[in-house]
Amino acid sequence: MHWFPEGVSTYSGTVDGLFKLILIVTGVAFVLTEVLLFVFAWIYRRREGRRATYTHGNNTLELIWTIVPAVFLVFLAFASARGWKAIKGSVPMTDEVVTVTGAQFSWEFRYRGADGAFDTPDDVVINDELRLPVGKPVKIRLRSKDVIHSLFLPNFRLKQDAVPGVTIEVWVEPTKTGTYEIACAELCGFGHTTMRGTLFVLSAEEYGAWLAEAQAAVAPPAEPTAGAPGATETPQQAPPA
Ligand SMILES: [Cu+2]
Repeated sequence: MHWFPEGVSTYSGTVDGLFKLILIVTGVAFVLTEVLLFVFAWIYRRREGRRATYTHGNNTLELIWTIVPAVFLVFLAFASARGWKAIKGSVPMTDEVVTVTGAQFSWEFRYRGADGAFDTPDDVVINDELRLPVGKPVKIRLRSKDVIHSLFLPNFRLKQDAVPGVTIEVWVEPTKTGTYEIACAELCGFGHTTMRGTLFVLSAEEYGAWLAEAQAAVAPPAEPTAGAPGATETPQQAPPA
């Protein structure tokens, strides 16, 4: 599929294979039916001295064009089950996690800070630029601030709706470093077309260095009397007088 964006995830080949299969079968069916449509329209056009005949159709033909697509659809369901299970069935164990939040009209990418927890003041938060390491599964926690968006990473063959009120988990393992496009694939308002971003797939070293630097930039000054590792974010209570 040379006219596709380059596939750079572990499952892009699986998705492309299914796409190709469906395109070929539906393409052949489309051409065949359109050709027949015009052929029959020509053969049975109005001509002098020829009367129209009434027909109730042909049961054998109708059975054939019902059963053949039905068999193909069942075959397709089985053929795609493995890919679906691998891509959507479960998220691989990984410590590489990004929270992605869609908002009118930008993408927010959130990495954990030094405390190893999300939604804390030391999170690394970047708009419209996603950096991921190559060769490692990444878990994406997808959210939305306002309306339904759809995170579309064409080169990964990854597209998932972001729905307000739920966190949807998807995953990807990039296979090639480079710069790719991020789009919103859900018509989400007047600024929908501006909801673009850039995906950078970096080498493990580059990614590690970038994340460490970004974390250092937002990390609060180290406190000599650091709290317990399990310290929570609840507001401090005033000590009893
Ligand atoms: Cu959107």
